[in-house]
Amino acid sequence: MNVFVLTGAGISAESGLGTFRDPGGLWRRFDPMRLATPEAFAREPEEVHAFYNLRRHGVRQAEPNAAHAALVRLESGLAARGGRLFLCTQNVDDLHERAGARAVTHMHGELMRARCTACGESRPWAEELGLGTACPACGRRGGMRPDVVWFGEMPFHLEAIAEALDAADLFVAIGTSGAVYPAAGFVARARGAGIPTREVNLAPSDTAGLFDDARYGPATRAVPEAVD
Ligand code: BV8
Repeated sequence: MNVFVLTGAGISAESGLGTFRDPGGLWRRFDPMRLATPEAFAREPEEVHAFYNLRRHGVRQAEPNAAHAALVRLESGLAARGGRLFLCTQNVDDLHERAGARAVTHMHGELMRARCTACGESRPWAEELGLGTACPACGRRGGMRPDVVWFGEMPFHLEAIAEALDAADLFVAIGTSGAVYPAAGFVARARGAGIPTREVNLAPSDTAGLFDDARYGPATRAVPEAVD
């Protein structure tokens, strides 16, 4: 059985990482158009670096939770039966990996990696990222950016994602508001291909009406219940 799981910020909420659109969420406190676009980085690189360094600090303090762990069990359980879990996350944190997930597709990039705007090299980033940071590959200073996908930028791995989605026997969305495209359009693509769809979320998302069934509740309870 091939299962396609799309996760969003809600799966990391109980690890203490804020979501984006809930009360108190990141985009409620910060304007994404001023911090999560290429134009913002060109205009105020220091402010953008400070915003992402603050979020890196938060991720380092956070621990994976029971929902991340349940997906690791699902991944190994499916593999043991000759199936496959395609775990596609909109999240830029590394909690799926730290929970033990072996294959994670980060369609919006990774907060704990940096990319050089001059040579395109992407590297894990240890210390705080700043304008003076030199690219470890080409040595250029001033060109390092967070290796994430900003609004208006092309998400990563779209071809592999489409292939896995079309080959899935079940599509499950976990902890996402269904507000950001193209991720929010995956459920419609699954339905169009006759693939059963399930939503697991704290509350009905913007695309709740497109799911065949749903389980609502905090991810640390709803995901293990759905998986085990
Ligand atoms: C693209 C990475 C073209 C960086 C993010 C005008 C100009 C330019 C583009 C557009 C435009 N108008 C529309 C667009 C498209 C745009 C878009 O969709 N905008 C929206 C706002 C209308 N999309 C883009 O720009 C994308 N690129 O379109 O390029 C293209 C398109 C197709 C094919 C080729 C090219 C790029 C989008 C990526 C932007 N990057 N983040 C960073 O993190 O700083 S967006 C950000 O939103 C995160 O990635 C986040 O993951 C994502 C989605 O949010 P969610 O994860 O769903 O989080 P949210 O807070 O919204 O919801 C949380 C959910 O969890 C809630 O439902 C809540 O109920 C639930 N929850 C809370 N607690 C719990 C819980 N569930 C369970 N348990 C709990 N405890």
